[in-house]
Amino acid sequence: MAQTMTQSGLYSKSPETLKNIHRLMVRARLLEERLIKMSKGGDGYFWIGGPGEEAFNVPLGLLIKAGKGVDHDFLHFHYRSSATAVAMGVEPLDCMRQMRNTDQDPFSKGRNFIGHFAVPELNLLPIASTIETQYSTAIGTGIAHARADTDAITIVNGGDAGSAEGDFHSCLVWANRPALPLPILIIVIDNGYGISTERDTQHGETSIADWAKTFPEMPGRTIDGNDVEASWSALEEAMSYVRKQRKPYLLVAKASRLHGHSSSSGANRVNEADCIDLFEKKLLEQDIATASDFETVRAEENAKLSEHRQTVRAESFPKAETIWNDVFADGLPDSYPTKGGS
Ligand SMILES: Cc1ncc(C[n+]2csc(CCOP(=O)(O)OP(=O)(O)O)c2C)c(N)n1
Repeated sequence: MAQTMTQSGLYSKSPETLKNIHRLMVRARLLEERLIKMSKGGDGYFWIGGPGEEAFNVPLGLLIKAGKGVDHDFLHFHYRSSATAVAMGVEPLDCMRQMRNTDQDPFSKGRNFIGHFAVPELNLLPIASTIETQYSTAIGTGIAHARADTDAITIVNGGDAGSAEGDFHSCLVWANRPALPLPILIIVIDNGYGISTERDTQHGETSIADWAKTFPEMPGRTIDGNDVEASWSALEEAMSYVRKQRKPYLLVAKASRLHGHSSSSGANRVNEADCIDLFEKKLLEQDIATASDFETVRAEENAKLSEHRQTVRAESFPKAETIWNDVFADGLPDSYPTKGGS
C-alpha cells in the first residue's frame, strides 16, 4: 500500500533512518519503564521522566549539533529530557546508575535525582529541579553564541506550567533585544498539566506560542509533539531559522504525559495517546517495518536493561567522606565547618 503513496518529509528517509528513530524511541521508553520499576522496587528513591515525549525528544536529539564548546549547540533541558539524551548517545546504564544513586553515576556521582543530566562533552548543562530556571541560564549561552562566529545555537526546553514564571519571560525579552538578538530555540513541551493543575485553568492565552506575538519578528508555532513527522519537520524548520538568522524561535509541542507527574503521584500508566503506537502504525502502513521487527527491538533493548540492572546492583554508593568533593573548585575552604557545629 505504501509504495503507491507519495512519500515526503520524514517518510522519504531511508528505512534504516526510520527504524533507528523507532529503536531510540523504544529504548527511551523501556528505560523509563525500568526506572519506574526500580523506584517502586527499592532501587531508587524518586522517579521523574519523559515517557510520552519520545516523538519530539528523539528527533530533537538527532538534529542537535552535538559537541563541546561554543561551536556546538548549548542545551538547557529539564527532567523529562531522557529521550533526547538517549538519542544523543547517553547510555541507559548511566541513567540507571543515577536512579540507584551509585557512585558510578557520571552525571552527579550518585547525588542527584534521576533525569538530572550533566554532560560537559555534549554541552548539556546540569539540569535543575527548580522549574524554568533553565530559561534564564539559556540567555548566557545565547549571548556567547550571538557573539561567536558560528552556526551553533542555544536550545532550551521546559514545561507549560513553568512558562507562567518570570524566567521564561526574561528569556523571551533578552532573546528579542534589538541590540543583540539571541540565537535561541525556545521550546515548551505542553502536556496539559503542572503536577496536577490543569493548564486550561491557568493559561488565558490560547497557546503558549502566542507569547511570540509580542515580538513582531519572532516566529511562534504550536505542533503535535506526539507525531514524529510533525516534530521532525518543525524542528528542522525552527533550527534552520535560528542557525541562519541568529534570532529566536518559540516552538510549543503538545505531548502526552504517560505516567503522570512523578513517583510522588504514583507513576502509573494513564490513558493518553502513545506516540510509539502511532509511529509503529505509520511504519506498518508504509511497509517499512513489521510487527515482528518491533518485537525484536523490544526484546533486544529489554535484555540490555536487564544486564544493566545486574551491573548497577553490584555498584557501591558514594562514601560519606566524599560529600564535599566537587562542591568548590579549589576544595573545601579552611573556614568551613566539616564535623557539624561552627
Ligand atoms: C521554581 C519551582 N517552583 C515549583 C516547583 C514544584 N514543581 C515541580 S514540577 C512542577 C510542575 C511543572 O509543570 P510543567 O512546567 O508544566 O512541566 P511538566 O512537569 O508538566 O513537564 C512544579 C510546580 C519547582 N520544582 N520549582
